[in-house]
Amino acid sequence: MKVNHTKLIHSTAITVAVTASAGASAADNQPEHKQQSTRPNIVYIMTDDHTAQMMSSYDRRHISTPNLDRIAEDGVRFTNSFVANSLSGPSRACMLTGKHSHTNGFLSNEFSTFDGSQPTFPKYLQKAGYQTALFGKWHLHTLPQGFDTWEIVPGQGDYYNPLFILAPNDTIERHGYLTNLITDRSLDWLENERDKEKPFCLLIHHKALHRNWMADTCDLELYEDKVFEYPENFRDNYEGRQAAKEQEMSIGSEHDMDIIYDLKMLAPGKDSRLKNNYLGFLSRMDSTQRKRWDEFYQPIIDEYYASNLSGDTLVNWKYQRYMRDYAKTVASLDRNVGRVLDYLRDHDLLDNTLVVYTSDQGFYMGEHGWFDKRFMYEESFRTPLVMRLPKGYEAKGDIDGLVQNIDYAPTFLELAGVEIPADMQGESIVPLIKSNEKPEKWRDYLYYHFHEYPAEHMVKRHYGVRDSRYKLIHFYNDIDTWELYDLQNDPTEMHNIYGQPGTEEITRHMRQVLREAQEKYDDPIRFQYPITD
Ligand code: SGN
Ligand code: CA
Repeated sequence: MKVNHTKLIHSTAITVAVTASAGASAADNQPEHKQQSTRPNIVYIMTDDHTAQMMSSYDRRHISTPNLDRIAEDGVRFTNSFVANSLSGPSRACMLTGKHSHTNGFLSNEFSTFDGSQPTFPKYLQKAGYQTALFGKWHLHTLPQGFDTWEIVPGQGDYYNPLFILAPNDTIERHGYLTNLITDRSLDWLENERDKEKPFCLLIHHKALHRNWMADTCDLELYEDKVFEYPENFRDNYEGRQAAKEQEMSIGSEHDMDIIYDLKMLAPGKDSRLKNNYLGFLSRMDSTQRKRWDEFYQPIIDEYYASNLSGDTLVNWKYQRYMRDYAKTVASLDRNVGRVLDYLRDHDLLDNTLVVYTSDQGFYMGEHGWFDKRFMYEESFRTPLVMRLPKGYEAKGDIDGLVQNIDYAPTFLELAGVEIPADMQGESIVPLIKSNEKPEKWRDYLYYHFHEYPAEHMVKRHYGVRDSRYKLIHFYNDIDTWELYDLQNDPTEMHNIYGQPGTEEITRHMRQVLREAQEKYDDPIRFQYPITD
């Protein structure tokens, strides 16, 4: 949808003037006190690999996340929120630039480097007089630009006693558990470092819940008595879905889910593919942390090796341990998000702050037998998205419009009264949050493109489109397969109906939508695999 930005901006509670050139700021023309009183702050909290199945605003089967749920209870929950490329670095680049991966140039964690000189929403906000700060995981291989203050963890970061890179380029080690430390640093900036007269945009980027799901020692005992429900397609045979068959992210596979690294079953004389990674993480702990860790895991390790599990019993056991470790790691995250919400409430900041909670993508919690992400299938294509809205934005409850992480940048700019640059590919979702009235026109499909192959987990390159009912995917490169799903009749995507009799019309339509999407977003892949009727 193409929007008339001037009109939209004037129709919201934001009334600051908009200048014509991209990135130029209303701030240049506004007295300081006016900016403060009219422009909302933005607190953007993003976790890593947090999937909707493990957030009780979305799914009550597994765990409860009372603090995260506060955001949606007081605001809005997006029930159709997706990413453009289900992988950390690429997803972050999409979010910062408002552009798909092929446009922002960051296609893959493994073979891309983010060109930090390109425009991003923090840069536009900074120019417009916002204070900008970033704490936590960055994962773009080049140093952040567009922030007044930043502290990032190198690469994926460490859960315990992590290193932080500080501007301009120093490294320090902080003592403690990373989710707490990122929150401490963010609150410290809010309380002691920012200029309280200016609007701010604070990005809190957690490493949690990334593999290998190492909980805070105070949460280790949680969920030990719980038996997690199995997804109905836990034992998928991937019939009719070749790319799904050939991945390497299976909980059951000894190669993919590592008994020592992922599930912490470290014992003398036992070896595994990723054991050294785990030893590296453990070596960061101090003696108190390590003692508590070992006291907790040792009885489980003893029992595991004594029971000689195999076959389905072993796979089930792995699933339960995986779910427990992940859930324990969520507990710390939920508590720390609660600390941020409490701070904002106690300092009268809630009324004028947009609080966003999301993840860099979803994750598999045993669906199709998997962990990890990457595929355009629902669990990893989706990402949680809840918001607490500043005054003047009146929507409440569920919003079902199709939204994607390339939409965040234009949304934040519109909220701040900054003109949305014409080359941003996302759409501002302000029309969806202004009120509960549905906008006359909203987009009716989303485009997705995953590039990282061959690489870890071996998910083939693919692109596709999804509308409110159907999804079409093309896996390419060293494979050439098409998949089509009717999400209404097959929400768990077990039946690829591409090529089935009776699907000719919908196939033609979805191929047409895909062609249109690739033209609209100017994805050069369309020249390599032209879509003919
Ligand atoms: C690491 C993990 C993978 C994960 C990628 C990408 N392996 O490489 O399991 O898919 O990160 O994750 S590990 O052995 O290092 O844990 S992402 O969220 O950062 O994209
Ligand atoms: Ca991630």
